[in-house]
Amino acid sequence: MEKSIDKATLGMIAKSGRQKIPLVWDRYERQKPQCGFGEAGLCCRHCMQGPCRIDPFGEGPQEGVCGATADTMVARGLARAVAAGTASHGGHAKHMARTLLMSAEGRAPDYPVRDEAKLRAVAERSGINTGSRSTRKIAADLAKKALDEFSEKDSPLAWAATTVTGGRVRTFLKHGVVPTGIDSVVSEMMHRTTYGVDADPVNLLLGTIKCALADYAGCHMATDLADILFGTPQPALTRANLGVIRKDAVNIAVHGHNPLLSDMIAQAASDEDLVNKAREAGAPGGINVVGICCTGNEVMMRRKIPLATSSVSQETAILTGALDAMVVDYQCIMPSLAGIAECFHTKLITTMPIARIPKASHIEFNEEKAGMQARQIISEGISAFRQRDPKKIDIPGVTAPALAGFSAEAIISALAVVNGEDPLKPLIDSIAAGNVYGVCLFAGCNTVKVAQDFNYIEMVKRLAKKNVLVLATGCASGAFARHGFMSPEATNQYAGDGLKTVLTAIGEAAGLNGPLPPVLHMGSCVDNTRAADVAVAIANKLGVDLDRLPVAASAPEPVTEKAVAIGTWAVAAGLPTHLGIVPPVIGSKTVTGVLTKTARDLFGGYFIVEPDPLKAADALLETMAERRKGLGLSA
Ligand code: NFS
Ligand code: SF4
Repeated sequence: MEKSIDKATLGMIAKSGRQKIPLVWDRYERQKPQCGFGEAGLCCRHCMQGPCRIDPFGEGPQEGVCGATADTMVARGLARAVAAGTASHGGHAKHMARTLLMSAEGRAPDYPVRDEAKLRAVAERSGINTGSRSTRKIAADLAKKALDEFSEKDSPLAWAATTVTGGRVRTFLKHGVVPTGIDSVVSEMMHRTTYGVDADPVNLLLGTIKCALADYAGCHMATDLADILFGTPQPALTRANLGVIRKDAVNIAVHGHNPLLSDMIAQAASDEDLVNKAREAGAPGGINVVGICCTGNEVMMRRKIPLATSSVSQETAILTGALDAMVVDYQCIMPSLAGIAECFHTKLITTMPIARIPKASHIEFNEEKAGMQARQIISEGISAFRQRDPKKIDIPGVTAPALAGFSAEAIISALAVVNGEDPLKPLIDSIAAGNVYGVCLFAGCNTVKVAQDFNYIEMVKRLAKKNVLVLATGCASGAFARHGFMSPEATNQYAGDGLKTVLTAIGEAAGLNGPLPPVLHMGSCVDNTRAADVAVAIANKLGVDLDRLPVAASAPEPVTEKAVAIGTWAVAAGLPTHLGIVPPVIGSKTVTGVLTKTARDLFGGYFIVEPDPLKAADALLETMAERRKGLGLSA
């Protein structure tokens, strides 16, 4: 199998072969064949009478020692994956909320409220009195309200209940899946999946959906608070792929998820003293910050920081030999980076007490002195730059232009240029006329199990040709950006005639001198909620619920437990949701049946598992055709 279809990644894979530095793909080969029980979800280690396995062919044992069946094991495994994803997004959101509180109390001077309008809008939505109150008071109340969302309350999570349609809330209440605390739901999930608690697969799956809705709340909170502290993104032109790493500059990569650190580093990079220091060290180009994974998306859309690469290829940034420091916070950071950094002069710096890597240097992040720490980290990069070995430098000359930063607000204001009184109308009219056949949100990761980006690119070509507007977040947006799908030229090359007309009309009206790109970059993985916001606005405007819109979601190359959580809330939100990798659930017919069929009866959304990207695109087009018919539109 090809490892990637990205030329820059392939160049670095070849280099790793020459230098005998194993990468993620080599380690994957050494894991093969991966365990068939695990692949099917048919193993359990939840107690010390195990590990237990169930024979998927019906010959060996059909029950664990405690009597747990295949259905129980598979459902429990999925439930715990969603709980882990929810804990991750929740941890990120809680970190933002604490910092907002510190900011409001004057303890974090480097984090002023940068978007007051958003602060007021989110506060009002959350039932906080704004009026003529000061920014600080509102921010403090909002931060406390956010922190309150983590423990169990007797009311639904505000960040879930106030951000979806009324119809969704009624559906969630009806099926008993309304979460009342983000951390409490994760804790409940650990309880119900431990030895001898919940054995009913359907009950477990409903619990899983409740947990996924807490994940949605956490994601939405993380996005809202990031916008309040750092500004709501507006489209900005930057570049993507390894070629953004520069020979003539001190290169600092920010990798991980939370903008709290990466945004500080992006700001500190223009500090004059530091730039002079970099020049003195022999870098005429000064300081060049580049992004990896979702924190890369955060600074890409707010500060035009170019994106170096995405999750599965994160190691290749170091392989260029020109990365002076890689600073990481948490999530999706491969422990292998430390060993690879040792083969070069690159300084790997961990920053979070909960996310350390042996052999990396550690500068523990403290929100009270974040600006100073960002400067310290950059200084470390400058010292490392002095150790660069010119013979080891090899930067693939591959980049693509990328227009990033389509927040829901930015999309609405672009549409408002076409129709100021009723911004959504042009989009809704285009959907009705079929110029926009449907909308597909691409999310999730890159995996070793698929040639990197292959599924994304095959699917987007097919969908754009059929006039489907594509939204992207996370490493999905990285894939599209690296391959040039976030540039206006891509619209001319790939979009069908209807879509081209719409994107050109909006782009020209918004003063872009050309069409909008066929793929709109909505941000990081927590920013999937931005796409949900757009869908909710359209549904409310049309007076129908989300499960009737020609909108779908796809994670063609998913990896993480966070992706499982997001996919699960997308289903609960009523979206047909495609997965390009078979998740570890096929050991249970009951569970696969609920995920792909019963969910549809309950929520309108359901999973479509299809490894073939063209068949997957066709399956999504079919769901759109069906829903268009349901709305009385031409299919
Ligand atoms: Ni999302 Fe973003 Fe990427 Fe996957 Fe990881 S960085 S939070 S989980 S790998 S898309
Ligand atoms: Fe085996 Fe049951 Fe223990 Fe799981 S919980 S390891 S199935 S005995």
